[in-house]
Amino acid sequence: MAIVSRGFHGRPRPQAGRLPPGQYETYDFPVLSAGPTPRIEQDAWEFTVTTEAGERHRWSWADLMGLPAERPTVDLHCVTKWSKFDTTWQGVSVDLLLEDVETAADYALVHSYGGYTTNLPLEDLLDGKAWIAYGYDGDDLHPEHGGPARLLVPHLYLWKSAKWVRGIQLLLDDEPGFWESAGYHDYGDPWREQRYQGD
Ligand SMILES: Nc1nc2c(c(=O)[nH]1)N[C@H]1C(S)=C(S)[C@@H](COP(=O)(O)O)O[C@H]1N2
Ligand SMILES: [Mo]
Repeated sequence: MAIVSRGFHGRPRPQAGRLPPGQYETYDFPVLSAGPTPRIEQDAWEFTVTTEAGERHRWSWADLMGLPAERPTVDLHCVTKWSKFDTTWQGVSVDLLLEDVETAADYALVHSYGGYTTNLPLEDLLDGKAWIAYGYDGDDLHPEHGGPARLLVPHLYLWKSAKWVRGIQLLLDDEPGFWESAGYHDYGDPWREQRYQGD
C-alpha cells in the first residue's frame, strides 16, 4: 500500500509514463485516411489469409461473427503525435485466425479495401497483440474509422492498424506497405519514436 496523499503532493501527473516520446494526449478521435472511405457491405465483406505457398484461408462476415470476441481497452498512438488513452474495442484476436494456418513466414503485408497496405513482422500480430476489430466504444465501428472491420495493433503507430482490412499476406521476406514505401519507419514502435526511416 503506497502512502501517498494527493493533498500533500498536489495533483499527480495523470498519465506519467503512459505517453510515448513526442506525443500529446487527445480526447477526440481524429480521422486520418489517405483516400476516400470505401463502403463495404457486410454481405460482400471477406477476410483472407494467404500463405507464402499461396494457400488461401477465407472468412465471411458470418464466420467472423461466429468466432469468440474480445474487448480490449488500449492506448492509440498516431505518428502525427496524438495519443488517445483507454479506447475500447470489440474484435477477434488475430491468433484465432492464424492458428490453423501453416506457414514459415516471418512477415505480414496487410491489405485493405481501397488499396492501402502496411507491413509488420508476423510475431507482432500474434500472442494477443492484434485484433480484427469491428466494434468501437460499444457501437459498430464507423466507416471513417475502418468499419466494417480494421486491424488493431496498438503497440505500433496507428498507421499499422489498417482500416477496412481485407486480408493478411504472409511473406518470407519483408515488403514495405503504403506509408513504409513513402519514408515512414518499417517497424514503427512509438516508444522508440520510430516515425521515419532512419529513426
Ligand atoms: N486502409 C487504411 N487504413 C489506415 C489508413 C488509411 O489511410 N487507409 N491510415 C492509417 C493512419 S496513418 C492512421 S493514423 C490511422 C487512423 O485511424 P483513424 O482514422 O481511425 O484515427 O489509420 C491507419 N489505417
Ligand atoms: Mo497516422
